[in-house]
Amino acid sequence: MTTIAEKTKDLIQVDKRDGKLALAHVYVAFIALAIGGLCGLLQTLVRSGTFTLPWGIGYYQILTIHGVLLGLILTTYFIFGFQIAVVSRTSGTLTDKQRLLGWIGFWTMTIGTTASSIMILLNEASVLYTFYAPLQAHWIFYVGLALVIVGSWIGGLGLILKYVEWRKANPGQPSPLLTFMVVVNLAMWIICSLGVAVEVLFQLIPWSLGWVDKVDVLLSRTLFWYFGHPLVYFWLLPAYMVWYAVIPKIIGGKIFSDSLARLSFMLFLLFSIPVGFHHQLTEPGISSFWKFLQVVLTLMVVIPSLLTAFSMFATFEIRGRALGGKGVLGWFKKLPWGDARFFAPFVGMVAFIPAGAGGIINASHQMNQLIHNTIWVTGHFHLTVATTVLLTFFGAAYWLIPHLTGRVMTKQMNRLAIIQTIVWTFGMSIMSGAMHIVGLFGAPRRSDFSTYGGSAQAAEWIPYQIAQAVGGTILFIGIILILYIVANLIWFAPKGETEFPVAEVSEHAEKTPMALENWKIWLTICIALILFAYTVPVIEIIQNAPPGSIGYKLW
Ligand code: HAS
Repeated sequence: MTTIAEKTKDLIQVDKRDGKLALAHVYVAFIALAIGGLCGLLQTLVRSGTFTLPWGIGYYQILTIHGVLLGLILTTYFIFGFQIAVVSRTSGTLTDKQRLLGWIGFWTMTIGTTASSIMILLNEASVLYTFYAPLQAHWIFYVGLALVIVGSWIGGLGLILKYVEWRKANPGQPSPLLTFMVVVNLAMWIICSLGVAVEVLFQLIPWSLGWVDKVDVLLSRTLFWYFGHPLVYFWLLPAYMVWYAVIPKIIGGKIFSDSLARLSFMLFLLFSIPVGFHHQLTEPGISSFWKFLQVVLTLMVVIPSLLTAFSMFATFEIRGRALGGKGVLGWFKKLPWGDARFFAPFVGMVAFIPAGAGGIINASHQMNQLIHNTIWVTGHFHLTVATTVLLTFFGAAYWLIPHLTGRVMTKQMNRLAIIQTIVWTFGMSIMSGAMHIVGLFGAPRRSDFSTYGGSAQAAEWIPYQIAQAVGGTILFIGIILILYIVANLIWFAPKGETEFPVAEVSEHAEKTPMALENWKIWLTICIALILFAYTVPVIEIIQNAPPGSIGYKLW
């Protein structure tokens, strides 16, 4: 019979077999970072007007590799690796069946990733990471992406089954916070990826195979953005898992409120999906009423981030004061600034203040007319996903990888990780700052270097494009540093035990109401909101559809 101590021990150390599955995902994520990051550097150099790609490589080819590998592959793989470890750590070792689902998911995703990547490398799919029709890629590219989605569903199912098992074994009790958060993120992911699956399976694959001549462009984009906006929260929520449930432990504090954390995640489930039109505000063919409605819902999805900001400030202040911090800001100095596991995610949080403000500007219908399709948007998502989310993932990697590989991070590596964070922040401030400013001057996004026939306006953009190349080069140094640290944590760091930090809830927090885990209520509201926001406009899009478009290969 297992003793309580043994059971507890089980819960603290991630089982080796689950760890192997999690690590496999993390490895692919960092390989994607290496290749995608190199392409990012090349892009900024090309756009500065001082560099030409060798061997006939196209700008849009590397832009597609960059977007797909960093936006879709690095994120999805790191998130799955992280979530597997989190569920195993907080709800117990996966069963053989659940782990098998994890491996089937992993290999399905990896076959898909390889297939799509080969088509991009062969210059058969330079359609960027949003793969907007009527640009038409080789059918294998779309099949590869479909496999990534299907693989993620299979892997996700394994984790959901673990959650169901936990709840059956512990009736009437709230599930472990981190597992609950993973399940919310997976529910959101599965519901939203149905949209892109429909687009790829019923529109893009038949069209790229020549079974149908034409595609309904507006419908395909609408299905894409039904997926595309919750996608960004699928990236953000694992970062929030770290902020809510891991960072308090690292700083020696407690979770401010379990209920607030769960409420904020449930609000993401409700409001992150019915908002895709805020990416299509300039698109003809969608009536203004529905755009307006989805803008209102977009502003609702800001609320859980504001709750998160409040909760994090409270966590930091309470801990800082407990350590003797006095006065209005004395607590701030008491935070563990020398610990990269805290420092990197903290910088991510700070970056999210301007990044989130930028998002609210984007979502405001009138201001969107100014920034849409300009490089301002690229600046926005480099602050959100490539700073807030990525620095948090790096911070998590500093304990997750050694925990899983049975090693410890040395003081030197910790120092290097602090330097990495500073280098990243410096490079990103220059690059993203320049993108934001020159976007306001009208510089377009998704475009190769051009003087636009010697136009005076385009000449004004060039100094900012050079600044982007400077920032991009510094960021690439940041990529080399993180890869060095990760390689050290995988293969060379001293053997030992590293804690998987999970914080306890503050004793002052209210008891968590079970209603927050009543899926019937939340999923019903979620589906009702989606139907409300999308049914009529989608019917209108289909009814008023133009003849459709043939495929174009403009690269
Ligand atoms: Fe966005 C475009 C609106 C958040 C990513 N977004 C994009 C694209 C990407 C992206 C990839 O409405 C480009 C897609 C493409 O290729 O076309 N975005 C928003 C809004 C938010 C938002 C309203 N975006 C994100 C996040 C992303 C992301 C998060 C990735 C992870 N976005 C838009 C819109 C567009 C768009 C339009 C389309 C533009 C167009 O026309 O094409 C909100 O969720 C933001 C809310 C956030 C906050 C900040 C809260 C702050 C916190 C930090 C607290 C700090 C602490 C530290 C505690 C309100 C939580 C303490 C600090 C001390 C100093 C002590």
